[in-house]
Amino acid sequence: MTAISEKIHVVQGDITRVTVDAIVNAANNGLLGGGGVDGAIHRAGGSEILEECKKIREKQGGCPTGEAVITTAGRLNAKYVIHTVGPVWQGGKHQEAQLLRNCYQNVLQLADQYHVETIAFPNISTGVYHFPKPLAADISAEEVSSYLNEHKQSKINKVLFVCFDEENYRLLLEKTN
Ligand code: AR6
Repeated sequence: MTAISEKIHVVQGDITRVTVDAIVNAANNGLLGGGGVDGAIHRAGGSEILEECKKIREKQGGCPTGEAVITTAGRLNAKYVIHTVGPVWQGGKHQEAQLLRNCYQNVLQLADQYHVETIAFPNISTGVYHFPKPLAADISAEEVSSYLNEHKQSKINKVLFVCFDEENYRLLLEKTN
């Protein structure tokens, strides 16, 4: 069996250019797209993704913070986009850390339900939501390793952290080595 650390990879780049089963999106509660990685994913993936997001909105009124929903990946080189909503950093006393942990856990659970084997994460909440990058890096590395440790039956065999900026890239490299 592959060691967990060997399943986790850190790269610097644009998440819309990777080839995996599932690309994770850092969305907002409304699920109708936005800036940052969300904008990039919708632009590169095309309107099919937004159409499915609209259907999810009609059914359940969007996506609560810390939770995740799944759609097609449209034109991206992936089968699915898993949209999760990270917390807005408000100083740290509003359960931001726990909510970010929930994002990683809920995304991985949903990925397993859809038999995903390879998945790429952006650095959720570290852009316009202003979550401190060092704490976000700790949380993301911890939650991915603990999930894989606790779910030995999981088919997930590759988790890519796709870091857009140098600081996140450096932090994630430190945390995953
Ligand atoms: N590939 C990988 N990472 C990226 C890319 C990309 N193409 N573009 C940006 N990032 P953000 P948030 C990084 O702001 O903080 C949106 O408007 C970026 O450098 O995209 O969770 C949503 O609609 C940063 O490290 O998401 C929400 O309203 C990380 O992705 C809100 O922003 C997350 O930055 C969510 O804020």
